[in-house]
Amino acid sequence: MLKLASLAAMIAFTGQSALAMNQLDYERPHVQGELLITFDEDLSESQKEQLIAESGGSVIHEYKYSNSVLVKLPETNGFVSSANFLAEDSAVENISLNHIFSINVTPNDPNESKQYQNELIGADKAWGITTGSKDIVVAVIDTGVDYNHPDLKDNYWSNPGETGKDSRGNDKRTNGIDDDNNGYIDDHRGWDFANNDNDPMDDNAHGTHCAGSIGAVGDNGIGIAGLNWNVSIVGLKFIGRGGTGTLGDAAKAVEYAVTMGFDVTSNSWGGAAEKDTATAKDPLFAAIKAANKKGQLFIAAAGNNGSNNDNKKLYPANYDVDNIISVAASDSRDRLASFSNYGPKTIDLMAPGSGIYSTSTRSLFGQIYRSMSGTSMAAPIVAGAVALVKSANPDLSAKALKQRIISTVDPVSSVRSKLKSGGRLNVYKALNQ
Ligand SMILES: [Ca+2]
Ligand SMILES: [Ca+2]
Ligand SMILES: [Ca+2]
Ligand SMILES: [Ca+2]
Repeated sequence: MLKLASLAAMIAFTGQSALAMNQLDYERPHVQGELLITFDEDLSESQKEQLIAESGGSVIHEYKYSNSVLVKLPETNGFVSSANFLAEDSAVENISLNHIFSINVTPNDPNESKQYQNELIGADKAWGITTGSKDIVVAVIDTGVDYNHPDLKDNYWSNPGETGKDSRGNDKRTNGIDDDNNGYIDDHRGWDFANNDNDPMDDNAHGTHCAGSIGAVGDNGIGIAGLNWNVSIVGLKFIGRGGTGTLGDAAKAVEYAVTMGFDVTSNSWGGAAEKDTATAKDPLFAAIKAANKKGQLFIAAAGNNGSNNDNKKLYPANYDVDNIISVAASDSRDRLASFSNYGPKTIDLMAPGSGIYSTSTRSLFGQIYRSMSGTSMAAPIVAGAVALVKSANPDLSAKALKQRIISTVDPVSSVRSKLKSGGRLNVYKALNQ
């Protein structure tokens, strides 16, 4: 590890600066000592290595869909000067702290009736047309998914490139080989980016709850019906047991979803990113742009501060990328939920998110179904609607799919000036447009 002794000299002869110094927002929650750096496209590998070495840092991850790296800087005291050193270099396009995102859940309301949303959003009528398809893959980017849950296991995805037998007759799920060459060994049921292992089991309950709204097995005589009775759900875990995860790990999860070509991702988490810009050029923004290019929709929770996202930015909901559908939460009386964020310029629509009854994990709450509230609960309902519409219209482009979801909302006068669409999801109308 190089020392920072020569730092002053480095700054002195660095050329034109791409970024002003001291722009990083240290007030916001972030991982101590970590920095996300995006380099100019034409910088060579050796130039990158040299620059990082000069900053005193070491690379802990290289991103696939942007020229970005996650770097660990050694000394707490030297961090700010190292970050400034990098920010000053003209070859650095963007630097960001590794911000911490958290899940958008609020305490549950036990007086809400169970699964009231199905009638409200027209799910019961939609099921007369389609109940979904196993061909549609929805990635739940969250705390993991309980793939053993009796109401989820039959709808859990399995990676075709990491199942079956390899040429030596060994089980690809456990052979220690990256059989599908996607950078992850034995990822037969997704990945855990929080703990860097191949087991995305939920150790919280949040991701399992989201998964149930999207696709708890319908018509199987137990529990609840997801919006899709049949679908393939994959858990991409980047949020830890405590309910927080990092921007850097979120970017890895989205990159994985892009590489695997999933249909849609459900993202019930958020936080502040760097500098309040909707085009942050951090690796998460780049990964969502790569998803957009591949025709993969990205459903994002608006957040639970009861505030206006047009003014108080929250990411990823506020990134300016075409494939994002940002979702506020409504309640059983079709009002904007009191905790829900909104934004006439930034939040697309609302969907039921208050008192949502769905699948849970026994290990944490002693019961396998549970009511929860949050924009976290609203986003997966929209992700489920996207999957359901796509099951009946597999050739619909992402752009057309998004347009359908947003243009067919039921108008709600109280949110006319609070949401872009001015209304609440209606999946039946989205199917029939
Ligand atoms: Ca693999
Ligand atoms: Ca394998
Ligand atoms: Ca794990
Ligand atoms: Ca069921």
